[in-house]
Amino acid sequence: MTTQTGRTALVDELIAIAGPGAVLTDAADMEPYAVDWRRMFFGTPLCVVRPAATQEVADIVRACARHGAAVVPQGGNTGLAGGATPDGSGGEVVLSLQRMACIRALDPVGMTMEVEAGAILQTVREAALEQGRMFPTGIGAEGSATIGGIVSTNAGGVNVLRYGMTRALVLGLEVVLADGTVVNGLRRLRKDNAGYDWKQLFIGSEGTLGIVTAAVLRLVPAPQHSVTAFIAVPDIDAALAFYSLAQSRIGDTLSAFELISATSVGLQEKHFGLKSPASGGQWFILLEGASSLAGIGEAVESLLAEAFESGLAVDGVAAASQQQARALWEIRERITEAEGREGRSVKHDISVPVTAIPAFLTDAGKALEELSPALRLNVFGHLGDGNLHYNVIMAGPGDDGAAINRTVHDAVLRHGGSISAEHGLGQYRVGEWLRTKTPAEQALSAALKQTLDPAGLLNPGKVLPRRDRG
Ligand code: 2HG
Ligand code: ZN
Repeated sequence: MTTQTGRTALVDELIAIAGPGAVLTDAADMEPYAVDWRRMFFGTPLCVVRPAATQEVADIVRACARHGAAVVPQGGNTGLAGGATPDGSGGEVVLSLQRMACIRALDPVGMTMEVEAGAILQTVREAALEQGRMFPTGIGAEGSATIGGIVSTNAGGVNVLRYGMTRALVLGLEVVLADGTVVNGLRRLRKDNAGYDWKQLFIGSEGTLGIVTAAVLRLVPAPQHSVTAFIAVPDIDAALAFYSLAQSRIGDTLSAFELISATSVGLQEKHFGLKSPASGGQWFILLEGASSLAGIGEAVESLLAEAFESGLAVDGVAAASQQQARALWEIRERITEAEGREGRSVKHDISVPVTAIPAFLTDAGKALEELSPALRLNVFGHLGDGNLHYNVIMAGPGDDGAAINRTVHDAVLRHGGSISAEHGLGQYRVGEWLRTKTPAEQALSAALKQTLDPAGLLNPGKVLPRRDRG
């Protein structure tokens, strides 16, 4: 679709489908949809269309296909890899699912919930809690992130350790395919082996194979009792030994085991005046135990006593109230914001086998030091998942972000890891994916894309390289 007439005709068709109020063409109106949250990627869409129903999504996709226009699905636009940002061609259509925000059904006995793609994660979690149930995906951006977005990116977060990634929490899915077909798989079954589990293809593929319009989510009982503790540990080996001890003592109830570096804590103090509740270690652990049964408080207390006695922990507090627990969590949740205030950083969302974390940290640290001694690290993440946000704060404009990426990712690969644990590839990591994946895995991915989106119109340039459409 290159001609101006073609573009105007498509916009007219989209208005006919979704209504005039649902199609934005003014640059100022489109700006929030054209830039990613970190303001790293800037696009210029043809228009933004905001449908209100699955059938409208299907009609929009069909109209775009007829005109050869690419569709970029978007939820809350909180992603960290540019996966929902259009390119600069002026020809891509952003399809925002925000208006499809209905909670269709909540079954507290079967522990399922059917929601539309645009429902806000926090709203969904609150609705479940009202019924004594919990939807476990917990991420810092939950106030804006949508269900469609977290499904499409297979979001992780702080409770993966216990409940798994979003992939493990989706029972059914409704998707619109590249040719406009609506596939309704909104079954609320816990067991369903009738054929391929095709929904898994659409979870985590960032809108490149189809557009998620609704999902049936798996809920869990909302824990009635929880304890949060913030603990200083002497070094990274102690952090791992403490993790292993926590698994042995309170494993069934361990719902978070977050790793925070002294630098991350220092940034909080510098930018928000937040005082660390523990001191004396190189690393900190934010631990949460949660259960339906009483007694978790005592269990965590005795775990901490054992850790202090054996020297695995050097200082720390356990929250005595919900309010104190929130304050501890705030230290963890505001790291991203504090890092942003510190300056430009090169983010890495890596994973390695949990036990490889100490060796990876030594290896990557040495390699970066050789690359440029002035770089600073802000490392934190989900220790129990082997997932570190190994973020490098740039010393100046001369720093080469791509070289930093390669250095860190090479260390990740030396330790059997992945260059994206939970944020996805988006457009930010496509080059590194190409550089690091085997030809066989790349060919398999390309074959899936070819089968489901032969014209290459669904979110081009994300996950896989943009291909020449000839
Ligand atoms: C987190 O764990 C998020 O807080 C954001 O995944 C990570 O800012 C980041 O690099
Ligand atoms: Zn994270």
